Amino acid sequence: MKRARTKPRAQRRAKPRAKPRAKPIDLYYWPTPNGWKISIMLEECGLPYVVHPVDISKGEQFTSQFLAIAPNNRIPAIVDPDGPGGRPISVFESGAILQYLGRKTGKFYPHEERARVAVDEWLFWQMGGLGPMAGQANHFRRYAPQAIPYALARYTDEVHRLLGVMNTRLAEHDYLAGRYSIADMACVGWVRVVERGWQELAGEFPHLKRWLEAVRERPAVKRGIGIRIEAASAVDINDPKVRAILFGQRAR
Ligand SMILES: N[C@@H](CCC(=O)N[C@@H](CS)C(=O)NCC(=O)O)C(=O)O
Repeated sequence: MKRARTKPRAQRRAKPRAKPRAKPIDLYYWPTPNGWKISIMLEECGLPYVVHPVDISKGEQFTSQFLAIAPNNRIPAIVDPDGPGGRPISVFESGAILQYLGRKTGKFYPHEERARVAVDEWLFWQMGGLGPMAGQANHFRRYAPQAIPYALARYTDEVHRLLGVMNTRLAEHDYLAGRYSIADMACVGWVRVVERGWQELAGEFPHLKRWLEAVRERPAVKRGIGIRIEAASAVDINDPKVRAILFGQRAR
């Protein structure tokens, strides 16, 4: 004979255990446009993270510990202790990190294939175009020991062309891939550098200007870009020791 139940099933169930707190992601970081991409995404997703400054002016990008997770000796990189299968994973290259965090959280990187293709297009456009070209333009404008007109014109023109592409896209879309996504996070720091450095936006690129203001106003973007690293503010790019570390790198 079946025993009569003394309690309804629901009451007999063990109390649901509190969800274990997510372990923080380690962010290997320096406050630059590539570093900001990831601090912005972590802030947007509300993921806990710990910042590990990598002082690239002192050569910390070449330590064996850092190279083990970032073999290209460039920030940013992350270690997620709660990676696939619950095991840690390290990721380098900012585009790969953004996609990883987008897949992990399901945020700012849509599942639906057409929407995802649009995000990938603009993300890779940033990784292969806007970032490297703005980086070179910035280098020749600010760091070259003498003005080289050909290099200045080549990179400044190419950045100008890319801003035009972005402006045209943003004339018909609120954000690069339609909705706000990791593609916008990838671009905002570089557009900011260009605007602060040499290119006024409102006159020639009004849609881009509108986009920049909208992205910059996001609280998570403000927090991501606002991380203070005292040592970074003190870097003197004219210090020969700093220049020897950052410029003229060759295979080691
Ligand atoms: N393609 C890389 C580029 C990263 C990159 O250039 N990082 C710079 C800072 S913005 C860096 O770490 N520079 C160190 C060095 O030049 O040695 C990415 O997007 O992650």
